[in-house]
Amino acid sequence: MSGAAHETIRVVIVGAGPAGLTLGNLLQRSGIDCVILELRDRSYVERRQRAGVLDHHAGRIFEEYGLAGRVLANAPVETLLEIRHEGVPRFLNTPELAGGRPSRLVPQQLLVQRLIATFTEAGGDLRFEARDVALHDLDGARPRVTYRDAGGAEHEVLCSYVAGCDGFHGVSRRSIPDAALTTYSFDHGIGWFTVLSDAPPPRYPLMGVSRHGFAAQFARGPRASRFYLQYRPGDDPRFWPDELIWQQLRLRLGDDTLPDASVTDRDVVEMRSFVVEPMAYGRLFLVGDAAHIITPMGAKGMNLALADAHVLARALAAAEHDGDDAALREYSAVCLRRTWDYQEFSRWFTEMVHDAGDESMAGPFRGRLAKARLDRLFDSPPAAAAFADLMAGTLR
Ligand code: RFL
Repeated sequence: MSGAAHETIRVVIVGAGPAGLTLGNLLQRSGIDCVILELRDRSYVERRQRAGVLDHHAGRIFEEYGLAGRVLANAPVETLLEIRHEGVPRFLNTPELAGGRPSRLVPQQLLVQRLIATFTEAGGDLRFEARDVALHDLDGARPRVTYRDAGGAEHEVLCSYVAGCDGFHGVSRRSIPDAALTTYSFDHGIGWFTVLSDAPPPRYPLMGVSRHGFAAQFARGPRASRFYLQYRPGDDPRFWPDELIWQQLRLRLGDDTLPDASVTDRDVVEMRSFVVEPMAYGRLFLVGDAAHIITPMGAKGMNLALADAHVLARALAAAEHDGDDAALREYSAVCLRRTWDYQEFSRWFTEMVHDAGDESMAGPFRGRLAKARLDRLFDSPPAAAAFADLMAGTLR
């Protein structure tokens, strides 16, 4: 790259989503020099609405690094989870069942805004609109990362480690030779239609298991809700008129009083799982959605990204401060253990709330099994505690 600006920075983080921003903040607090390179501009990144639940384990990460006061400020704690079966409500006190470990309601865009603010106010180096990021010499001692800035100028950064935090569609995973990765993917065979609306949030996170199909309503801040509606593969619900959306939500949630509110965004969510093994190649470490995609059921996608970032931040600190790279060598195995645990949880949960409602997809036998699973959750304290433990986030 002749004419490029050259510099040397210990860790290059690709991507400023929850994974990259968390890692950047944790490294900054650990005194490790890093830069974050983000493809998009700041306002795009700060407005991207997705997840809404920060599990208890993720909250503990920010506490450990002295970031909780800022990152979790005024975040409501989770209290009950409501699951209605054909309109009949039942409640689980998941924080209590998990031994007093509440999750918090933090919309992803708010988390991202706060992490950007804490990182940059403390002097962190975050570069937006970094185009054509390319990773080189990952299997050597001195990787290089090249990119073009918004003005078109070329840059080259020499580093010791690269953290690939650039999501499912990013460049990091694609920089690893195919032969070095094993890919696992699974299509859950159902579709989810998601609608953002200025409908008032429900009192508690709400799921409706119904013969008309699954639906859910979650708070997205004090004045907005995200709804999910199961649809049949082959349908295209993006063109459903608003009246149909509200009619279906009332039926499935068993709530005649749900008002027609305005729909501010609509999208389909692929109910797909994906994992690559290993989550590292040479001096590149894949973090968050770059390495794994999980269905929104169980709310683990963002939390897995934060958990990976935590494992990597600790491992990099041990390598940089103590010259001990054992934890870096274990990074992939440690993260994959949690990833598969949560994939199993998400699949278990998905089957339960879909098959116990509309039996026409899974058949009556699996429908009865799913109903038994749902009943056990409310009738058996040990079963409820195991569920709550996963909702809070496991420490394994
Ligand atoms: P992200 O958030 O995708 O961030 C990746 C960042 O990398 C940038 N990037 C690049 N930068 C430089 N060069 C490149 N070549 C680049 N390519 C990409 C991108 O612009 C972006 O800024 O990945 P990260 O950080 O791993 O975080 C993962 C989470 O965002 C994701 O797991 C969750 O949003 C998933 N998810 C949910 N997770 C939950 O825990 N609970 C939920 O309720 C939940 N709901 C959802 C969701 C995801 C959704 N969508 C749209 C995928 C609901 C939806 C609708």
